[in-house]
Amino acid sequence: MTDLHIRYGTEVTDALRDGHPVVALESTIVSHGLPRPDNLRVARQIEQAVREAGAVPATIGMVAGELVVGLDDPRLTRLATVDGVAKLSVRDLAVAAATGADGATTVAATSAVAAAAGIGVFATGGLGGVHREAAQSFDESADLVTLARTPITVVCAGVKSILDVGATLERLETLGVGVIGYRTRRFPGFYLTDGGFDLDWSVDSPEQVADVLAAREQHGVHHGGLIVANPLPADEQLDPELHDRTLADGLARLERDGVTGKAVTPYLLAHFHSATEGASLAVNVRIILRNAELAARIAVAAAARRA
Ligand code: PSU
Ligand code: MN
Repeated sequence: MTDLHIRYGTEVTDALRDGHPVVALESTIVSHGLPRPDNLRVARQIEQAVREAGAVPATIGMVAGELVVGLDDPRLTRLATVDGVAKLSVRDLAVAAATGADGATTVAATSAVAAAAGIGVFATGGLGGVHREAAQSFDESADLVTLARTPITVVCAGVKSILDVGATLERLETLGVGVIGYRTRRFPGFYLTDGGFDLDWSVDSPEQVADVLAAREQHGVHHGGLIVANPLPADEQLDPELHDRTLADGLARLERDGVTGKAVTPYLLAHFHSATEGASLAVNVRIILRNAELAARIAVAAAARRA
């Protein structure tokens, strides 16, 4: 892990050296996914949720061209509050480093850096995926193809309903990315408990995920990603009727405003947060905190097996 040009937080260095559980966290949800000023508070809460479940949080991002695994509070604050933080996918990392940029890492970039750093578990809100109209626009998140080649377990609440959920699941199958439901056989739709599609596999405990990870090693089938899909309980989801209305309106505005490319996801998330008057924000925060806790429990179970 040390030959990469990465700054590690001290706690992260110690935990990796000692084989203690570590959970990677992304910074794009902080800088681009959640509105200010809540984003910084939530970023700290996510780290706290990981700690309370017994693991060390490693929030990943880039500050002044330096790639950091385990952002300290001043750096986390900077990414959450300054203007002009770039959204960094894998392909952007080197350019951002060479030009001294501030940047937040997406699921794709966070996965790649975490795996290179020797971190096996990562918590986020929702994965990027295939956008609606992708047949014309070719807009498919680099999260998918990156997970095809990156050995990391990603705990998420499925993909946002703003995407083409069915097409995303098909692409994950083609790319060889494992998908397991956590106590469910339905793929979650982020704000919604049920994204409308069945899953082949489900597990009931963090220990069972650790069993899967151990079997991947034993069988030599550990080169790609594994998604643990953790749905919100039905009574905590966004009201489906409010959701459908907000989504239809958001998609219409997207077209009206001509928003494309990497701006699409932040635009739609911001629309949800304002149009639902904070209801989607509360749901979003719940999702991330639940995923952080589950990821930490998985990291703890996996570390116990290795010990
Ligand atoms: N899901 C969320 N909030 C987010 C994102 C996903 O609930 O902010 C971010 C993640 O960082 C993800 C990225 O990797 O959006 C996907 O962007 P794109 O569709 O441009 O690949
Ligand atoms: Mn895209």
